Amino acid sequence: METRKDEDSESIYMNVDDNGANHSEVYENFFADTATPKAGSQAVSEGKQVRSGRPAAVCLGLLCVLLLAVIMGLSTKHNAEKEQLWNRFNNVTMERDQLQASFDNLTIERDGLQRQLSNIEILCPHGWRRFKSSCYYVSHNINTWDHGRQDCRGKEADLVIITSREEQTFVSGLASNFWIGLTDRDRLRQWKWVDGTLPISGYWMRGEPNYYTYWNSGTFIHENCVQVASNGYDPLFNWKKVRCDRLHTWICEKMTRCVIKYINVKEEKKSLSQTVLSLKVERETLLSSIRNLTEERDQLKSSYQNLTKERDQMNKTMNELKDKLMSADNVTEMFNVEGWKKFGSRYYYFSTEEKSWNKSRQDCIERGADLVIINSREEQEFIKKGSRDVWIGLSDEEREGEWKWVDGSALTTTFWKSGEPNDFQRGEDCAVFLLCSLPLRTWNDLPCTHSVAWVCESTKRPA
Ligand code: 2F8
Ligand code: CA
Repeated sequence: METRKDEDSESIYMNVDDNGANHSEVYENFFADTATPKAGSQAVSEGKQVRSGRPAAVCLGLLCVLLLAVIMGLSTKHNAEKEQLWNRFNNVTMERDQLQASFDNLTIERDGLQRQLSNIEILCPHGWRRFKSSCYYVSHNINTWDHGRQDCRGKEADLVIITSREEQTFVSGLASNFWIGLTDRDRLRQWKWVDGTLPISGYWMRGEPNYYTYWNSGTFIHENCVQVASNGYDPLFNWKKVRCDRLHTWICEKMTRCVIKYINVKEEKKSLSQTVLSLKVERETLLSSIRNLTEERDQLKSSYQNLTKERDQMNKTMNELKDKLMSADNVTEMFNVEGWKKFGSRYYYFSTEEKSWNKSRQDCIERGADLVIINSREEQEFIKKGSRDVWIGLSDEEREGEWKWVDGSALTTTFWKSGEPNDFQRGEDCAVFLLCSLPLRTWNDLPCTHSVAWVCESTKRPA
């Protein structure tokens, strides 16, 4: 105990060496009560812990570093695993999508096939029975194996060949004692179907095939043909070999015929034929309507032409009458209204100004008149008595070469100057009355924008 105390005091001494002022205090405290250290001895105890704590701290530090390294390693591993899992998840998702697409395609294909299948009918000829993909015929009479086979072949079939338990059971139920297409005539004890194939399994009666041989008139007679004796026998044990010249009914077999149902197609064809028929009727009706309309149109055309002729004739007559009336009157009356003159039953305004054709016309309209329309030689001669060149109510502005009066009427009597109208420089659409010309050859075409005097004509007396 004392030794320990000495060691301790030494170590404490060393520890407090840095602070000489406290030496005696530390020493005192130490020996005052070693069993229960007082408050002053706390520092001594702490100093001891500090000294022995350094390696622990280093260890702790190392442990921390190690722990950190482990954590980092685990984290890296975890990340790698996470990535792998993520990749696998993506692959599985892709695979699932592909499978879904394949499934969808298969569903579509299956539905298509089902539709096709519903249009296919498996047929057997009349009097034949169908089982799976074969047709079976039971003879009405009895005969030898060879006759039976011959009969089948005449029906584009052959004696029945049994290839499954189901077929054996089905065939057994069709008749009682009948030939099937099995024989060992080519080679004794080697049973073969009529198509040359060997039976996979036989449905022999108990004790069959027994290979009895008959001795008849100096020759051996064998039992080379197979008969099914189905009445009262187990359908899976009813084959019996017998002499081929025995008489039995027989069963023929041939493949079914697949026939595509034409019912829908037929119905469709029928309805299409009806549509075609009704369309034909409709077309005929339309054609006849067109014929009627064409006739009507031609009649109307001819009536129109007649009416036009009639109208032109009446116009002409009317103008002639007007001319006659004017020459009878032979009066050119002056009015108080400035610029206006009366000729026959009409009133004419002679402008003193000059304007474009359109403005001149506008002026006439404002006066309750329009540019003059010259319908007769007399009227032409009346205008010629004026004192200047004037616009008349004639133009081909709407369509080049198609001269029309301002009231929309076509030109009938004309007084064009020789060589006119010539649409000089492609810009002359309005007619002017030239005074310095032969009396019945006074009209010329000019650009409508030219400024010229004008003559208005009105049926009403100007105010
Ligand atoms: O000013 C236009 C006018 O010019 C000539 O007459 C002066 C033309 N005559 C001939 O070319 C013969 C007119 O047709 C034309 O309107
Ligand atoms: Ca001209």
